[in-house]
Amino acid sequence: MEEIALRFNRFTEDDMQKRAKSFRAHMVERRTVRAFDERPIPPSVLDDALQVAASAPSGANRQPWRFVVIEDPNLKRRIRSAAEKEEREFYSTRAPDEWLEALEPLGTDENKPFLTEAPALIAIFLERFGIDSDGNRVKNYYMTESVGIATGFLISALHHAGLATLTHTPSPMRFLNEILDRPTRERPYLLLVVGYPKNDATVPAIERLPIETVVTHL
Ligand code: IYR
Repeated sequence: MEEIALRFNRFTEDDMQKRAKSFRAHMVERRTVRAFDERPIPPSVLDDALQVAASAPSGANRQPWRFVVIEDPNLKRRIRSAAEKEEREFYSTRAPDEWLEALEPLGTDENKPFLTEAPALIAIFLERFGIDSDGNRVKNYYMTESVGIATGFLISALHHAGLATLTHTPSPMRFLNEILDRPTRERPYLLLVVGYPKNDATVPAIERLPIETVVTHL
């Protein structure tokens, strides 16, 4: 193993407290948005956010994430139409009543106008295994955890830059492999919708659990 010196920013405790408070104040304001404006995104903002996502930690540093940025209106239309087809099935027959009841407070349905209205979609794929230079399979590790962490980085970076996101998971979403021409060893993980909220956008009146419920100190 070859090693290099660690670069690590150290802050005073006072600065740490300020930074933590200001990051908290900004992050807890993030809400999932379902009504997007067509206004385009400055391209460098997407690039920077993707660089943040691609810097995430991963099992054995395999980096089993692949991001496909879709801004082409034609591709967006095809994705919307394939997603709505699956969603119609989901809402009318596939989803058990219990699931539909759980979604009730979110007000979601089979219509996904945001897939064509938002300026960018980022299809996130999970690479199930790699291929080395001899064409042999290379095992990846902790893929779901790794891609989940990278996705969290991406959502945070986009929010930090002033963009809204929607974590959309049409199910099943294999159609993304076909439309985006990705190999079968890449499994669609999430479709992240990115843009500005519509001016009159509203969000469901739902709340996060009390912090005491989700955090235990021992
Ligand atoms: N994929 C469907 C249903 C859906 C499922 C969950 I879990 C959500 O948190 C939201 C929606 C849809 O996108 O409508």
